[in-house]
Order: sequence, then C-alpha cells, then structure tokens
Amino acid sequence: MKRIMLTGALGQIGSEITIKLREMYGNDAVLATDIREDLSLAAQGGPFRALDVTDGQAFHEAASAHRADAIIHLAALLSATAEAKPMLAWQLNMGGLLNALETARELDCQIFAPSSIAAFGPDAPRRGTPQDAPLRPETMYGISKAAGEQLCDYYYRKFAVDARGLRFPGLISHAAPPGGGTTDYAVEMYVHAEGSGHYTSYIGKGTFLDMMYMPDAIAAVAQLMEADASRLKRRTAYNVTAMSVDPEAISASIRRRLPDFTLRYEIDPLRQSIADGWPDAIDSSAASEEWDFRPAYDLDRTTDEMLESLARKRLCGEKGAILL
Ligand code: AKB
Repeated sequence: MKRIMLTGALGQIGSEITIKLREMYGNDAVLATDIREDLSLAAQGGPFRALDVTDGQAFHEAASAHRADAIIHLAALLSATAEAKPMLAWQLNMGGLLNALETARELDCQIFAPSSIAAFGPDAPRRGTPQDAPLRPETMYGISKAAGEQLCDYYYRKFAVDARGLRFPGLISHAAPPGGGTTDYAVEMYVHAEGSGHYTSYIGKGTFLDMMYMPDAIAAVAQLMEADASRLKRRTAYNVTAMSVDPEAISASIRRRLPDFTLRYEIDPLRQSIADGWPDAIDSSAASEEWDFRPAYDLDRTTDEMLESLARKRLCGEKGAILL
C-alpha cells in the first residue's frame, strides 16, 4: 500500500484508521471519503472527498484521481440498522462492495473489505468457532457479509484482484461512536460508566460475544494488507478476536477502577436476537499462523485505556469525545 483510498472514513473504524494510515504512509497518500461531510479529524488531516459508494462512476473517479493503489472499503450498514432496513442494507453493503471491487479491478488496486462474526449463523459451533465453519447467517447484515466474502474470493479467482479481509468482532473505541451495531453496548457501557456511573444494557447477562480494542483492529488491517501473499492460504474473512465477554465481564472490569458503577438490564429483543445467532467465541488461529495476528489488548487493558481516555476527553472538553 502506498496511496490509499478509504470509504466510510468518518465512521467508528474509519476515523481512527485514517489517522493511523496517514501517520504510516503520509497525509497526502490517504484519501478519506464518506457520504457525510464534516470537519472531523479524519476529514481535516489530509485529502477528503464526499462519496456515495453506491455510485460506481463516482467511486472510480475518486480512486483514479487519487491514483490509489489500495482501497479500504468500510462504508456499510451495521447489524441492527440493517435488520431494520434490509433493502437499504443489501443495496449499500453489496452495491458498495461491488463498486469497490470493480474499481479495484479496473485500476489494479489491492482492496480490504471487512466481514464480521455476523457471517456465522446459529448452526456454527458457538465456542472456538472454526475459520471454516458453515456460513448460514439469519440476519440481512450477516447475509451481506457472507455474500461479500464470496464476492471478494470470486474477484481474486476470476480477475486476480488482491482482495483481503477480516471477520471483525465488536470493536471497542473512544474516538468515534459506533452506530447501528449489536455490539455497540460495550462502548456505551464505558461511556456511561465514566459519565454517570450507571448503564442499562440492551444485551442480556450471559450473552458472550467476541470483542477487540480498536488499536488491535487497525494493526490487524495494516498487517494483513502488508502480509506476504505467499503465506496466505486464504485472503479474505480471517477470524480475528481478542476476548469473549458478556456485559457482566465488562462491568466487573470497570468496577476495578470505578467500584460504584452499576449495571442493569432492559433487553432490546431485536439486538438480543441478533446476538443470540452469533458465536460466543471464534477461533483466530488461522490469522495467527498465516500473518502473525497477535492482539495486544485483553479486557482489563482495554478497560483501563477506555476509561482513562474518556475521562481525559471529558475533563479537557476535547473535540471528538463520544456522546451517546
Ligand atoms: C455489529 O454489531 O453489527 C458489528 C459487527 C460485530 O459486525 N459491530
């Protein structure tokens, strides 16, 4: 990767990875695009362009004008929003990915397309979910991710497009809020713990899901994109995870630092049913073996950094503090 174009650059992953990639490759080398236009950090630190990823011609023009050799395609609807708006989710998640892959084929770019633990369905083994477990998701988001993985494989086989990807777990971060996901409760819990000291979880006690702290997610993307292709037995959809937690586990980790923190439950049936169809804990050994994936943050280290960063931002009134 030398000249990179990102879509969804103002989202939860996009806002942090844009900054990191600009540190690594130079500000001008990283074009941030998003359907929204605002003056957040990702938009300010280097080139920014408004882009609707469902417009194939605009997609191609943006990548071509930037002379991109890599596309990081993050624009998508997440699970809960996708379940509420399934037609829009299919159009955006699949239409956007197809435009990204076509642009990569036409301009000979490498491409990163994220999948998710949502690609698995209830029939996959719940714990230690293998890399090659069956993909029979029951949500529109999961279906778009499972189909997207296959579309990426197709572009590699048919057109030799260097398409790579990860199955992300829930991502925990403090720079930009997640939106419309099922795992968002974890970020919300930290924000509320640090703010009011109370949180009401829409996901129930005992619902275990994989999670990862954002710096590990960003490092994994950069590492996979730079990995020696001859070591990769598969390119897309590597399982990656750093921890498997339920709301009680996060709450216990928070209480080490904020002993008065209280957690109660008010279950959201939609998001609970989505979570119930996902694995509890996936197996990321293929990623470790093929490109040395090693997350650095466990739950307590994540908690420590989240609470410290959120407190600092609140005390300094720093721009970019998450308000949920
Ligand atoms: C979501 O909850 O929808 C996402 C995901 C696990 O892909 N965070």
